[in-house]
This record gives sequence, C-alpha cells and structure tokens, in this order.
Amino acid sequence: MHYKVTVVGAGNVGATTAQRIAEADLADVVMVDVAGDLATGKALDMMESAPVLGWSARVSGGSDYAPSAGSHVCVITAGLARKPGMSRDDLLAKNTDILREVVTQLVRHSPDTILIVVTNPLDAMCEVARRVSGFPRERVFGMAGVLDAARMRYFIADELGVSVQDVGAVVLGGHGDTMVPLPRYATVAGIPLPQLLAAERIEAINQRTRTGGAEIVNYYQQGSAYYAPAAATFEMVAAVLQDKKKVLPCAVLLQGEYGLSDLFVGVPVKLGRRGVEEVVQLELTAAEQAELEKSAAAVRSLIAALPK
Ligand code: TXD
Repeated sequence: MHYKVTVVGAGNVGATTAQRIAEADLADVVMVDVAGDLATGKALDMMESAPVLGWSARVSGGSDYAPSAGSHVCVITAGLARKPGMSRDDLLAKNTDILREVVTQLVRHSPDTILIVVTNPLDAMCEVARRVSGFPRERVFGMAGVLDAARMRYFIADELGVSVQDVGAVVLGGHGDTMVPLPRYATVAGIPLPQLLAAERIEAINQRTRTGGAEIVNYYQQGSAYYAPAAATFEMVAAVLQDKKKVLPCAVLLQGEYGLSDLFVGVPVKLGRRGVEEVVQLELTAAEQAELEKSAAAVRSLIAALPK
C-alpha cells in the first residue's frame, strides 16, 4: 500500500516531520504552506538528499491544496509558535483563523482523511478542527502527550543514568502548564519510578516536564521546540499508517471517559489504521483525578474563549 501524508505548515515542526516520514519511506509527503516557495524549496532540498540517504518516497511542496487530494493522514502544524514570555494560550485567536482555513481546505480534498493537529494551543485547536471538519473523534486528534511523555522519559533516564529505551511514562491532561505527569505509571524496565527515586526528585522531574516547552523556547528565543515534537508526530503517523495499535497519550475528544465529556484532553489511546481505536482508562488516585480536572477546566475556558 502506498500512502500519502499532507503536512500543512512547512516550518520547523512541519518540515522536520516531513523529513522523518520520507526518510523512513513511510509515505509520500505533500507540504503545504502559505509561504509556498518555502514549502517548494524545502521539498526540493529533501528530495536532493534522497540519493545520498537512499530513500524513495516523494516529497513535494507549495501553497496549493490540490496535490494533497486523497491523503491518508494530514498533519496540521500551520500557525504561529511561541516566543519567550508567551504562553501557548496567547496564540489562540490567530491560530484559530489559520486552523479554520487549513481544515476547510484539507477536508475538501481528502474527506476520508485522519487529521493530526499539532498547532497550539493544542487542545483548543483540536476542537476547532473537529468543528470545521465534522469528523468523528476517531479521525481528529492531537499531538502533545507523546512529546510531554518523551520529555519526562528523558529526564528520568538522565537522572538515573539508564537507557531512555528502558523508561516509560504517561502524561495526561491539556498541553499546557496544567498537564499531569503520572510518576506512578512511569517505569524503568518495568520497575515503578517511585521505587527508584525520592519523592522530591520525582516532583522536580514533573515540574521540568510541565515547563519543558518553555525551557526550549528560552534557548531558541525565535521559536519553539521541533526535533522532539516532530519525532512524536512521526510516531503517531506511523502508528496509524502501519496499524500498530500503539497505546500513546494523545489529545482526544472524551465522551464520558475519566468523568469528562465533549472536551479534548490528553489521555492514552490505541492508535491504528482507523485512527483512535480505543480510549484507555487508567485508574487514578483522587489527587491525580483532581489534577486532571483542573487541567480540563483550563482547556474548557480556552474553548469558551474561541473567537466566534
Ligand atoms: O506539542 C505540540 N503540540 C507542539 C505544538 C510542539 C511544538 C510546536 N507546537 C506548535 O506547532 C507551535 O506552537 C505552533 O503553533 C505550531 C508550529 O510550530 P513551528 O515551530 O513549526 O512554527 P514555524 O516554524 O513558525 O512554522 C509554522 C508554519 C510557517 O512556515 C508558516 O508560514 C505556516 O506555518 N503558516 C501557514 N501554512 C498554511 N496555511 C496558513 N494559513 C498558515 N499560516 C502560517
């Protein structure tokens, strides 16, 4: 089966995601950007790396949506990114306009596609994409938890001096300062983290995870993280196209799970060829549930502030 993935936004996250997809020969990639020449140029530059690296996917780019027709998956990274001192929520009004335009075009050309939203503020942009597309929750969801959990996994591995490959972690909630790292569900080669690390060290890791995005923004000054976000997005696209049934934390429309309804919040889901194939329910302590509800309330107030 030959797959096509459209990536809208050929900026840092979009182009890096496109590169990973092409280099893995996962799918042909169409990059679309309002800055059409940027997308065309990046696609050509990537294609010129193919003879050296030996991949055979096709990458193209421009400002036109016609080449995106029939995409199996569309990744949306179009929009503004944070600068130092900005919260993700500061991007709401501008990125809502952009999302409305982008989703309308994507759905017109690929009515059966699966939409993976990356643009911030993530959970609210998922809701915009859902409203505009009219898609069921199986086919519209967001990337955040894989990234947040990857950060936590790296911090744990670094702290303990173990391989990142041995570390698993789960982060729930909205993709913002109220996200909920779950150290009880973090493991090192199957050993629960609380057996390996003192409570105050764990809390320091939780906090660094919550502010992991801002830590990178402060280094870059001119933009936000993209290597790890692109890797996380790639993992989700691969899980879908290769029908992996991977359990990954994603922003998904909850319909009663975790006591929440009609709201995009990050929780573990099973990803396969149909998109979100199952919402996985973790048992939470009262304190964890309260943190999740606080995070959900933050998402709810952002959605209430969406421009009409
Ligand atoms: O965890 C997560 N979900 C995130 C989210 C992790 C990292 C970045 N996150 C957000 O993704 C970030 O806050 C931004 O909202 C997006 C994209 O971040 P990126 O770092 O890739 O931003 P860039 O490099 O500025 O690229 C954005 C591109 C740029 O080339 C613009 O020309 C293009 O988006 N753009 C558009 N393309 C198509 N259509 C429209 N309307 C449009 N507007 C801007």
